[in-house]
Amino acid sequence: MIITQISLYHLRMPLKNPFETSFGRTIDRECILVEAVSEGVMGYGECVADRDPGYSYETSGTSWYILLEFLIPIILNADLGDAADLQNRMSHVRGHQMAKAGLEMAFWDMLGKFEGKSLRDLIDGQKDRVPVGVSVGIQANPQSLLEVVEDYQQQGYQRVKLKIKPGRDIYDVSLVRKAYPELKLQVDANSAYDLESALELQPLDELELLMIEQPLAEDDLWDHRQLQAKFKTAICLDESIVTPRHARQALEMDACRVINIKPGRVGGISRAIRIHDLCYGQNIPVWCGGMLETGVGRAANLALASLPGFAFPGDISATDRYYEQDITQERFVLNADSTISVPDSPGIGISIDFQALERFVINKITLA
Ligand code: OSB
Ligand code: MG
Repeated sequence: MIITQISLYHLRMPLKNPFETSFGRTIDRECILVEAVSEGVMGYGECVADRDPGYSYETSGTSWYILLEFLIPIILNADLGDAADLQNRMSHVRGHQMAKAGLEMAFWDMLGKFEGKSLRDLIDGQKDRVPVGVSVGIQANPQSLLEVVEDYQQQGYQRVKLKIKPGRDIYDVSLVRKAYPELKLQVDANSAYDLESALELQPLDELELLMIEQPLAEDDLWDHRQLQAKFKTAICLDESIVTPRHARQALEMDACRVINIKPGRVGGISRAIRIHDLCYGQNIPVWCGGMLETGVGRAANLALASLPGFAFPGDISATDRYYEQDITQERFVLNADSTISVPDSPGIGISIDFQALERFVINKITLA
């Protein structure tokens, strides 16, 4: 495949409700839409880096720069084989996984369109609907947290993830657990603790949580190991796992018992599959995380989550949990069994709503 033109759209999209985590508050979510053209066929990918370097050092600004100055020049007009070939060509650019992943997703979309196959079929996904949950941000107070959880319950979400931070952890989570004794419940700290303060989370260990996600720093596999040894509840790593090598080492040292896989964080769908395969081979459950994606990234996440090792519900909620208006014609809805159906048309299975796109673009550039 020879890609002869690539356009980047820097988007800023208002969220229906602000999303607050231990690292900050998102009101308008940014991302970069990658549009690649080959023989008149368009492929789309989403680079999930947000405006601020809170979750990751990557931002929409750094991704824009890295794509423009380094990645696109490598890819444009090259004779590309498969995703592994694409990754090899990009391997001299250190890090910048989200930038690479956006480009790789557009490549997969195009590959599927050329072969007349959905992404799910290209990667041997096995389900046509995948279990999903909802990630609930830190609320103004515990009472409003209860109301928000109740609302999502009413909508049919059978698994809830609560964002926590010091001072908004044990009390909030216990309250939700008391109100919903049977709910599939888990928490995500986004690195807000250190080993000492995380040990104060021990009461969470009695709340039958599915997992505790990323309590400690991104670059701190070792202390996660110390923490996991003191908790019955599974520690899940998100930010810490940026390559398949990290995943292998984290498992070798028992730093976690579950891994959250996000294609953006690990450099693309092909890398996400490698981490899935590694974990599946060792009976380590994985699940698909989310980055408040538009319909583009959401569609790709659904395909990924159809692989057999995705054993917990994903952070892949319905479109209306995030956006009044999305940039895809397709809107994803929650099925009655707390699943979302996996797209089955060629490529990642979406078509762009160009009118909506126009509304949200703050910068655009085309390279040919
Ligand atoms: O840590 O999983 C996270 C959103 C943005 C950045 C990091 C995270 C999240 C979420 C939301 O938890 C998941 C989603 O619904 O897309
Ligand atoms: Mg997380």
